[in-house]
Amino acid sequence: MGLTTLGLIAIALVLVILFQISQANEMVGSLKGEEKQRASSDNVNAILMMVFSIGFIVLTVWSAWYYRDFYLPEPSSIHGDWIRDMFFWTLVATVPVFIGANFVLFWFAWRYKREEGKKAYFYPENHKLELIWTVIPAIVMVLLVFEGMRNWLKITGPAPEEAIILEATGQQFKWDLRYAGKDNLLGTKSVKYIGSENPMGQDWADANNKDDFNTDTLYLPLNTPVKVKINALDVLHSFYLPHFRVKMDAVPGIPTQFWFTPTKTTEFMRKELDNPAFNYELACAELCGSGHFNMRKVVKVVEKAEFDQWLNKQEPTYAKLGKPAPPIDPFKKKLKKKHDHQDDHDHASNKDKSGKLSGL
Ligand SMILES: [Cu+2]
Repeated sequence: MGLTTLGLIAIALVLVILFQISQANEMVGSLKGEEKQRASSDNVNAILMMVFSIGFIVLTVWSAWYYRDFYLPEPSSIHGDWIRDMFFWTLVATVPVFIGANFVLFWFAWRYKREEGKKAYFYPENHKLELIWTVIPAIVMVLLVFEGMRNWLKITGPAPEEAIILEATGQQFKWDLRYAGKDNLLGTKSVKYIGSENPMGQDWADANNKDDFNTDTLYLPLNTPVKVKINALDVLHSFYLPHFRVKMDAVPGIPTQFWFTPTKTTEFMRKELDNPAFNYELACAELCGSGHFNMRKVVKVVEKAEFDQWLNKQEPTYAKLGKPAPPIDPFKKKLKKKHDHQDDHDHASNKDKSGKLSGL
C-alpha cells in the first residue's frame, strides 16, 4: 500500500471521527437543553475570538522583532534612501490602521455576542462617520502615491551624462553582463545574429561593439551613476540588487532600464557589518524556472580610480573571440535566394510560354 493511499485513509478516518463528535454533541445538547448548550458555546467562541485577535497581533509584532537580523542593512545607493523613507511613511500610515481594524473586528464579535434578552440596535447610516473614513484615507493614499510617482519618475528618468552604461541580459539560468567599454557606448545587437559563437547576437560590423566586454562580477564605481539596460532572452526575469534597492523586470522583447548611484564600497560594508566575507549580490527576483536560484552574481563596489584601472584591464569580447567576421543576416540571405529564383523563373517563362514553373 502506497503512502498516498494511507494518507487518504487517514483523512477519511479523521472526517468520520469529526462527524461522530458532532453527532455526540448534538445528542448531549438535546439531553441538556438546547438553550443552555448554545449560550455556553457562544461564550467559548467569543473568548476564542479575543484570544485569536490578541495572539495574532502579539505574534506579528514578535516575529518582526525576532527576524530583525535578516533585514537588509541601510541602503547603499542614493535613491535607496528615498525608497526606505517611502516604506517608513507607508508603514506609519498603515500599521496603526492594520492593528486597530483587526483588533476591532474580533473585539466586536466578543463584545456583541448573543446574550439572553439582548437585541441588536438598528444603526443604518452615519454620514459624518462615512465622510471621515472616506476622506482621510483618500488624502493619505494620494500623498503616498504622489511621493511614489515622484520617486519613480526620478529613478526611471534619463540618467546623468556621466553615467557608465552596462547591459544585463537574463536567461535561464544566468545573467550576461556587458559593459559599454572605453567609449561608453553599447554596440548594437540583433536576434538575427544569435548563435553558439555569439549568444547575445552582437553585430561585429558595429564599431561600438569592438570594445564591449563581458564579465562575471558586476563591478561598480563609487558615487558614480550607473545606467543598466535590462533584457531577457527567454522568460521574465528580474534584475535585483537588494542592497541598492534596485529591482526591475527583465522582459523578453521589451528593454527596461534603471539608473542608480552606489554610495558604499564593498570594503566599507565589510567593516560596517563586521563581516569580512560580505559581498553585495545580484539576484533574479522572478521565479523563472527550476534553476532560478542559480541566477546569482557577486557585485563589487570600488573607488572610482580602482574601477577605471579595472576597466582598462578588461579584454573586449571581440578580441577574445579572435575578431570574428561580421555576422551574415539570415533573412537577407533568404531574400536574395528567392530573388535569384525569381530571375530563373522569368528567364524560363521567356523561353517557355506554357507558364510551367520550370525554374523553381
Ligand atoms: Cu530568472
